[in-house]
This record gives sequence, structure tokens and C-alpha cells, in this order.
Amino acid sequence: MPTMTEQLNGIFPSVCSLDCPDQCGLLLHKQDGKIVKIEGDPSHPVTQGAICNKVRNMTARIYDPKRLQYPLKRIGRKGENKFERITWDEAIDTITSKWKKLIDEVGSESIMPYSFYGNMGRIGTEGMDRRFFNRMGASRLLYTICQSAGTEGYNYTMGGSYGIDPEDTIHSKLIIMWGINAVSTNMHQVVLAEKARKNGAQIIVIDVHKNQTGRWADWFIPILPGTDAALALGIMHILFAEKLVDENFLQQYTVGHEELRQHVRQYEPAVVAAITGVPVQDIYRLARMYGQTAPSFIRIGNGPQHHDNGGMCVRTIACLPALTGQWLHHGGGAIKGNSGYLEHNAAALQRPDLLTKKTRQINMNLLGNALLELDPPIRSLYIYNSNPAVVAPHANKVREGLLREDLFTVVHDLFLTETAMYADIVLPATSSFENTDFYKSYWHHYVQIQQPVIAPYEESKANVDVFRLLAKAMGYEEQALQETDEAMIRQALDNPKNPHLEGITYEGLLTTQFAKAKTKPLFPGRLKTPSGKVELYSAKMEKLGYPPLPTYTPLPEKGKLPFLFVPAPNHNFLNSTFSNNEKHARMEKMPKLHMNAADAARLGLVHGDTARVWNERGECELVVSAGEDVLPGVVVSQGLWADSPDSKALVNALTPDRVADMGGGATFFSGRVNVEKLIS
Ligand SMILES: Nc1nc2c(c(=O)[nH]1)N[C@H]1C(S)=C(S)[C@@H](COP(=O)(O)OP(=O)(O)OC[C@H]3O[C@@H](n4cnc5c(=O)[nH]c(N)nc54)[C@H](O)[C@@H]3O)O[C@H]1N2
Ligand SMILES: Nc1nc2c(c(=O)[nH]1)N[C@H]1C(S)=C(S)[C@@H](COP(=O)(O)OP(=O)(O)OC[C@H]3O[C@@H](n4cnc5c(=O)[nH]c(N)nc54)[C@H](O)[C@@H]3O)O[C@H]1N2
Ligand code: SF4
Ligand SMILES: [Mo]
Repeated sequence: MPTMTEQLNGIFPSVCSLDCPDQCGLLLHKQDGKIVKIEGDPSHPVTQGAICNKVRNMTARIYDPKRLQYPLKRIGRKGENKFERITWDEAIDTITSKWKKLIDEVGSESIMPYSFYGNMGRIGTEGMDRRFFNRMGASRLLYTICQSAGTEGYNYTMGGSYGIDPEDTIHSKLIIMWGINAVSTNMHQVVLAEKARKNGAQIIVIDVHKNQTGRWADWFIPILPGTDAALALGIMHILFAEKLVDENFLQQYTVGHEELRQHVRQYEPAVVAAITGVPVQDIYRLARMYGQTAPSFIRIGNGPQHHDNGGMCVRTIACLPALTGQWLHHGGGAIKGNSGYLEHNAAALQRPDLLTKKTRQINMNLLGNALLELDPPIRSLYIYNSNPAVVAPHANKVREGLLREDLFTVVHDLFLTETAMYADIVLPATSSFENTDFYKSYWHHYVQIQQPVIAPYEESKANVDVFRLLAKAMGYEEQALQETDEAMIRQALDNPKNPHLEGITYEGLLTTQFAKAKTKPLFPGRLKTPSGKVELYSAKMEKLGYPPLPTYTPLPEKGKLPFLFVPAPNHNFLNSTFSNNEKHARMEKMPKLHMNAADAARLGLVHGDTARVWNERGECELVVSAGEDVLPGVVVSQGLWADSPDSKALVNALTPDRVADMGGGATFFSGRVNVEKLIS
């Protein structure tokens, strides 16, 4: 049988590799060896043949003439975009000679990997790479940029990343999309919610911006950024006061309900309204709907947790389903993330045993500090699966770090990204359709496999292949550093600690393409919290110095500058991915600043004007969209736009690199800015 890459024509199964909860099953249509069409796999139970516009247009990206074809070395100044072609041999030799010298002279911790999930394939993002850097004894990165604050917060309440099966949400009667722009970022949750709606479900969206998800809701509730914990506590206040709680569930499956009952007395609706901007009557209406409808489901998004108080906020929202016993209803409960069900054998895949000493750990949200202030300094950065010059907070600090002449930077990517402009060596990466890997969603319950469908583009190489080459050139002889893709996938799937994965094997995936984890409802049952119950009161948090009960803490910087700035993702990009592909940028039109009409009028701004947005960290120029989509005092932009010397749309120039209350998380949405009309 010829392999899929050898077959020039046909339709081949695949999986979307992007960092998106939906993790769709795909069908790739090939003609004359090229992918000509991408569609959703109709047989995938969650995808059901539907995919987003971004990926339907993915061929524009994988065959974009700007794609990197061969390795490059820098010949101009850093950031100047002057490179020349070199061979892979020269690239690997240059990198490893430099690293050997650094290790001899200043030690292995002077080298630091930086990566995220530009491709969610696990052997390429947390497999051979981790083995390699463990063996080297490089500084270790803490992967905090996305959901770490909320995950830690949720875990204090629920004991792990376990929610309900999203496929069950068709049975819900009340769906609350809380700080999630699901129409853009989790479209199949919207499809499932639509099914529930046909059966009579109401859909509520709680957000700081009436974007397309808010417009789709039956009831949109605008809220001030960073105040959601107060709203959740206000709901609890009413649920207890009006006896809308499920006392049996509280008795049997929670700890701390008496303490919580006392504690939430202070969160009177009038107090909560003043904090959140949600009117008193709406707080009552929301609490009563929530208290009187079952099954109800809360989809907790990333919005509320990208704030200084984000961990506690998610921990607080996560308490709500327990108060009304929703976990016992089919289709009731919550999802923050579901990665617990698909937990693979991380030790077998990453091989922490290769690490012979305890190396320092660096929070990726503090990349600017790490490059400018760490002692002993970082002398070499190896960046893959990520574009930190655009996606990391406090971008100007990051770029100042990347400009350091004594920093040797390697970037492995499909494109000459804004980050790659600062590299000494640039390596071309294959797209996921050219690789072997396994995939697991952090929302639905399916594991999927990708086998190469097309040959590597020009001289590009997969992450795992580059690390095998680097290992050889470094003289690392461990077998773990030369293992095959297949061996790594087998090792990862073999996780005796996770019964949900039982029966999911490499062979099985080769024949079925996807497989569902074996799950059962969380209740009746024991959680992985210390008490085995939902921890409304958490002794563990108390020990760690957090308030043991759900609590609202205001954002810092209150009032310092007039506007809270929320730079969220957009519809047609995926973080910065696609921002450099003309087709996607055209679909998205232009970087905008959504502001309240009253604020705009006060500043003499009209719809379509360009506004200068600035604070002590940097500035941006964005096109004003004035209206009622955001509350006064809030400005929202969407999308991580391509950045060049003549565009001024780098929103992360404005975002704080403060670390959130939990998980070392990012605080992208807690920054404050000034806005004025740009006079040109
Ligand atoms: N199209 C598209 N899809 C994506 C991505 C993308 O860039 N584009 N990114 C992917 C990734 S990596 C992730 S992590 C997910 C993220 O997807 P989501 O979970 O949807 O998270 P965000 O888009 O960051 O923010 C969601 C919403 O929170 C709102 N928000 C901000 N602050 C607050 C607040 O304090 N309270 C409330 N209630 N709302 C607030 C924002 O206005 C936004 O509408 O999406 C993934 N999918
Ligand atoms: N202002 C603001 N900033 C944010 C956010 C926000 O909401 N607002 N969201 C944050 C969140 S939630 C996240 S998850 C981060 C995401 O930040 P990143 O992980 O940096 O995501 P992308 O911008 O998609 O960049 C991924 C890069 O990986 C490359 N890539 C893809 N596949 C491969 C591969 O197989 N090998 C290699 N070597 N490279 C590959 C892509 O070409 C792309 O350049 O951004 C964060 N930044
Ligand atoms: S980006 Fe999300 S919705 Fe679009 S195809 Fe990929 S997994 Fe599906
Ligand atoms: Mo993310």
C-alpha cells in the first residue's frame, strides 16, 4: 500500500493542529500531490463535517509563497530582516557549536527553550524537545501564557481539569457562556448549544464585549472586566438567601458550604452591582434563572482568567454548579477544560529523568525580564511553536531583550515571523499535515492521530526531526533522543494512571483515526481534591496563603489611566497564526478599538477615526468602532495583528507582564490605557 504522501490524489483523514478546543477531524482532498480542499470530517462525532473559516482556507497558509523553504542565517542587524540561505548542516553545526561553547563557559542553564502550542501535536510540543532540553540541562520554561491561572483556580474547587462531556450539553436547559467568545473560539460548543436551544434552552453570555457571541445570546450581560468573581458571589448570595440551593448535594458532595453561606452574606446585590456594572435586577434575574433551571451548564472561557485576579475568579465560578447540584443532572455542570480525561503519560514522553540537576524555571509571561534581568543571563534562546514578539505581554520589553547582541537566538517556524526577524538562525518547519503526531482535545473527549498526508515542504523539517539532529550533533547518545515517532506515541498513550485512556492505542488510532476516552459522570463519585468533594472551602488554598473561600479582589492600577484595555483574540486568526496570511487578514479587515459611544464623543472620536492608545509600556494605533458594545471605561480590540515598522497594531505593546494570582498566569486583559484622537 502506498503511504498517503505517495498517493497523489484522494481524500485523506487528518486533524486540526491549531490551539483550539474543538480539535476538529479533517478530510484533506489531494490533487496532483497538493492539498486543494480542506473540510470537516462528517464521521467525527463532534466536528460533524463543520469547520471554521480559518481552516477551510488553510491551503492559503500552507502554500503561502512566503513560507520558509530552507534554513537562514542573519546577515543584518537584529530585527532588520536581512538573511541568507544556508544548509541544514551549517545550521545545525552553527547552533550546536555555539551551545557547546556556552555550556563549557557559562553552563547549560544559559540556554532556554521557548515554545507553546502553535501545533498541538504532542510529540512535537512536549516530546523530543523536552527530552533534548532535559538531557542538556537547559533552563526550563513554565507554560503559563494560556490557561494556567484558571486551571489552578478550577482545580482548587474541582480537583483537576474535569468537567462534563460537551456532547451532553445538548440536554442543558440553561447555558451560560461566561467570558468565552465561543462563536469564534469554540464553534462546536455553539453548535451543541443550538441543539439545546431547539429543545428549549436559554443562552446567556456574560462578557465585557458584545461581540458575535453576545449577539447570538438570548440574553447578553455586559460586565466590567475583572469583576466576575463578585457577580458569582452575588449569585451565591441570592441562591442561599432564597433557598435555591440543593442542600442534599451540598451535604453529600461539598465541603465548606456553611462557611460559604456565611461568607456570601456580604455580597449583597447592590454591592455587587456597584462592582460589576450589572444592574441589581439583572443579578436577581440571573440568580433565579440559574437557581430554578436544571440542567444548567456553564462554559467558563479564558476571558475572566487573563486578569490579575483570574485564578480566584475561575475558582469562584466553578463553585456555582455545586450549589444547585447541577453535576447530578445529565447535561448540567461546567467545563473550564477537560484535559484530565485525556492525560497521557507525560513522564514517558518528556523523560524528566534525563535531567540530572534541578535547573531553573522561567515563567514565559516574564520573557522580557528573563532576557533583560536574569542573573546569570540567558545567552541563547531556541524558539518553536510560538511567536513571542507578538503574543507575549509587554512586547517592547520582549523585543528589547531579543535585540541583545550577546543573545544567540534560533527560531524554528513555518514563516519568517516577527520573532524570527530577531533570530541568528532561522529553521523552516513542516506543517502538521506533513508530520506524524497524536492529538488530544482540551474540551471534547477524543484522541486523534495524524499521519503525513503531503511530503515536507521544500527543506522544512518537523520539530522532532530537528531535535534528533541537534541531539546527534551535541553528542547525546541516549536512545530516548533517537526514538521513532511511533515509539513516542505508544509510550505517551500507555498511561496506567489514567483509566480513561484505557484501550486507546496507536494501532487502534491508525484504523479508526479518533477514539473517545472512557468517561463517566463526576457524580456520584470522588473528586481528586484533598477531601474528594467539591471544595467550597479549601484548606489547601489556606495553607498556600490564599483566601480559603471564593473571594473578589479588585484589579490593581484602579483609576490610574482612564480605560481598561481588553485585547482579545479575533475570528479569523488563531493568536498570531494567519495574521501574516493575506486571505485571513483581508477577512478580518483591520485592527479596531471598540469603545462606548459616550467615551468616544467625550474624546471627540467618531466611528472610523484612528485612535492613539498608549500607556507607560507602549502605544498602538487602532480604528475606532464606537457604540454600545462595551461599557464606559472599557476599550476592546480583537486579534494579534501582523506587525511591521509601518503598522502600529501590536496590542501587546500595552499589556502588563504582571503575573496573575495563580499558576503564574498572564494578565493580558488587566492593563489600563489612555486613548486620544490621532491627528495626522
Ligand atoms: N478564532 C480564534 N479561535 C481561537 C483563538 C483565536 O485566537 N482565534 N485562540 C485559541 C486559544 S489559544 C484560546 S486560549 C481560546 C480562547 O478563547 P476564549 O476562551 O473565548 O477566550 P478569549 O477569547 O481570550 O476571551 C473570551 C472573552 O472574554 C471576554 N473577557 C475579557 N475579560 C473579561 C472579563 O473580565 N469578564 C468576562 N466575563 N469576559 C471577559 C472577551 O471580551 C472575550 O469575548 O481560543 C482558541 N480559539
Ligand atoms: N493580547 C493578547 N495576547 C495573547 C492572547 C490574548 O488573548 N491577547 N492569548 C494568549 C494565548 S491564550 C496564547 S495560547 C498565546 C499563543 O501564542 P503562540 O503559541 O505564540 O501562538 P501563535 O501566535 O499561533 O504562534 C504559533 C507559531 O507556531 C508556528 N508553528 C505552527 N506549527 C509549528 C510546528 O509544527 N513547528 C514549529 N516549529 N512551529 C510551528 C506558527 O507558524 C506560529 O508562528 O498567545 C497569548 N497572547
Ligand atoms: S481552528 Fe478550531 S474550529 Fe477551526 S478547524 Fe481547527 S479545531 Fe476546528
Ligand atoms: Mo490559549
